[in-house]
Amino acid sequence: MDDLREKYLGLIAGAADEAALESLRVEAVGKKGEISLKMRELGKMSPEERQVAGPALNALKDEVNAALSAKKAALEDAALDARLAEEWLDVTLPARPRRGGTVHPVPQVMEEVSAIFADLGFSVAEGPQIETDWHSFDALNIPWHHSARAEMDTFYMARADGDDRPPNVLRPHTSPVQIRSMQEQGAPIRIIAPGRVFRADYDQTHTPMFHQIEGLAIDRDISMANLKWVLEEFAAAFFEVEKIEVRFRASHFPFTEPSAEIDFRCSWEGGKLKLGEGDDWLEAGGSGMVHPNVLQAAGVDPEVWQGFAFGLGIDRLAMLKYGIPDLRAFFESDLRWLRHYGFVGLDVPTLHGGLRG
Ligand code: 2NM
Repeated sequence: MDDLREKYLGLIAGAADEAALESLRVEAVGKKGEISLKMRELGKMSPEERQVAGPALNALKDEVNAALSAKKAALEDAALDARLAEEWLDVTLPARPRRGGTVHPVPQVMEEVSAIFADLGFSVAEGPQIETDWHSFDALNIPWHHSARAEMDTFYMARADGDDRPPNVLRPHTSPVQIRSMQEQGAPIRIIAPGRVFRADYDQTHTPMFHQIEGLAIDRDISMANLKWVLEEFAAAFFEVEKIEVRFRASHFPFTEPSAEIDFRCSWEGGKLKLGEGDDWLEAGGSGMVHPNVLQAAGVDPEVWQGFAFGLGIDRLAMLKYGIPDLRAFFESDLRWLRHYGFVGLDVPTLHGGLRG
């Protein structure tokens, strides 16, 4: 019996895995196992022999079973440890930017611009890219016969046969967002509407889809002076310079009166753009005091409320700030271009808290 004990306890201690341990169990204490067979032989023994051998065999069986359980638990622990060592994942590791994607300059600049205007008290508004004719034109004081409708090279959606309503359009500007926001919130209101716009135009400086940011501030006593200050604050923060002079040039838009083109003072020294100094002017967008007809159409009483609106091109702002020469490359999805001009995703823009504190 001592030989059996030594044999099985030794084999159990050396078992390499749970399968080996299971065959040992069968071999020792299974139905036809060595220890079980010995127990069957008890019947052939004399009562005296049985009195000694019986309890001893039972004790041996218990001891082997206990050793089997202990070894099984140890093997399971070891297997779990091995899995944990193999399958770890360190969720605190930093991202590996070169393996991942990059943020395109357009959303990057949208974020920067939104952050600056958020600092100035504007909230971000959004609206549908497929718009009604009314929100895109009529509400903006652009009647059906107006040349601006033709000049905008608008994309029209198809209508079902027999549907006489004016077709919906791919919005040619984000102004419909301002109309919807005024209808929903009324006045006073201070919003910016960044987003995609569409015009049937394609050459060196035009793509049929591009990005705009429009701003709107309506209150009881808002003037062009407030507009000028907001644009100066924005331009200085965006281009990260101390001060940028803004120049208004008289213009005409159906939705504003008076209307003004927005220029930023700049210089082009050796082909390199510098903002805020020099004798040149950079055309940045359009602006003006919102036309009373527009306020009326959006449900805001023009006898009580007035305010400014402006529009800037996001793609152009991105080109100017980050020295990107060709607009069309923005939307070609060339991986080399995207890696070169892209931004690291976790590099959250903090321009609004940057140079200007
Ligand atoms: C521009 C230029 C001037 C403009 C006007 C409006 C609205 F909806 F309030 F009437 N939104 N945006 C506006 C005014 C846009 O972009 C060149």
